[in-house]
Amino acid sequence: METFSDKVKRLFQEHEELITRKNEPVEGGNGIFTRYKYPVVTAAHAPVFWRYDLNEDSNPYLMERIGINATLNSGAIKWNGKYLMMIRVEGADRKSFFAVAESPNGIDNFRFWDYPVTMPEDLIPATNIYDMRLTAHEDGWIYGIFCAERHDDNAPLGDLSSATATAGIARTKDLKNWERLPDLKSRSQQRNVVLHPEFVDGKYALYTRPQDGFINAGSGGGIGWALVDDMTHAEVKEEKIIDYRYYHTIKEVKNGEGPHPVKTPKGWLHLAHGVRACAAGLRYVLYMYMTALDDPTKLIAAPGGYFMAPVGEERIGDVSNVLFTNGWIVDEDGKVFIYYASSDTRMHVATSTVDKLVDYCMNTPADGLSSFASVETLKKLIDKNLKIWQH
Ligand code: M1P
Repeated sequence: METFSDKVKRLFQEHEELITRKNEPVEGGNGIFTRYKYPVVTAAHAPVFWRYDLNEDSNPYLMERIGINATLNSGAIKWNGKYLMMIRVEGADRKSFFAVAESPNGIDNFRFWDYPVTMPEDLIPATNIYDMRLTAHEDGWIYGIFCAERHDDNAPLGDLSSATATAGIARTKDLKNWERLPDLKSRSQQRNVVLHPEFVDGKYALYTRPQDGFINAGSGGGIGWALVDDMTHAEVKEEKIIDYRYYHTIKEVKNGEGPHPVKTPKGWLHLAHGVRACAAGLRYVLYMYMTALDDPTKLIAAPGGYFMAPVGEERIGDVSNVLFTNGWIVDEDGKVFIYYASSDTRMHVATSTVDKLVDYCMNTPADGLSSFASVETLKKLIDKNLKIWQH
């Protein structure tokens, strides 16, 4: 008969087999990026000693005591030669928290650090924190900006769903000890706030996402930009939209900056998410754009349509039909690791290169905003191809 100790050993062994499973690139694809066969971090990657009480006296049936529901929307950073994700871990109790998972190669073998992040509270404690963007800023700090969600106390009595979204800000030098700074002051609610890695005109620069309510962007016209004097008292005084939303596009309902943009010789390379509505609900896809090096607010490339949309099992999960990204890592050789979550449930990786992504941005036709324009764009490519490839 299997003893308690045998059962514990089996749990550890099965967990080890899962997290050390080799990942494999999926052949084929569109030439722009490569997907991988397995998700890189799932709820089952959470350490056994987070989920089980491993003491036979207090847990004789060896039952799970703390359920982990999902691992999603994760920031990313290369740190001491390792690929780190700041995972949004969501417990069975619906509360999210941050925890670092580390891999030697960026595509598999992600292992959680023993303890989750202890994020100090702001003056007004938040109920839920999630979706951290990491920025190693040129001021020497690593900043984490995330959504801090609280119940909206102005909601009518009994309305327990209305909430407010604010950008929480913290900084660290070692990804273990965090100094919480005051939440971002802004006239509107804010989610998807991201710190640009360099000073601009001597100021900190934030990508913002002004929104009228907790869910609806409403009159918030797209991805915004704001300069801030001091991150220890960050306030959005003026905000301008740098990437607009348009009718009948993949970002018609709302959009949001992903991780901070990557500096390339041809401009700042951006990854973002766009949201449209349909009968099945909201559909979240990833898209890219570029801005000028000498003016990061100036759009210089806007490839039409989505860069990545959910496929296969990515389409199903807690919030189906969603891809979301807030982390990527660029190696010295130009290889790019894009970390994205599917359906608010699990984390994946896709790889590409800076050169390919810049080429994608510069040479993918822009959205002409009508069926007529799409056909004209398509005809140009057909003409060009048939001149050289007769069939
Ligand atoms: O459920 C999809 C996403 O919805 C929100 O994103 P946005 O603010 O753009 O609507 C966030 O709650 C995000 O965490 C979630 O993945």
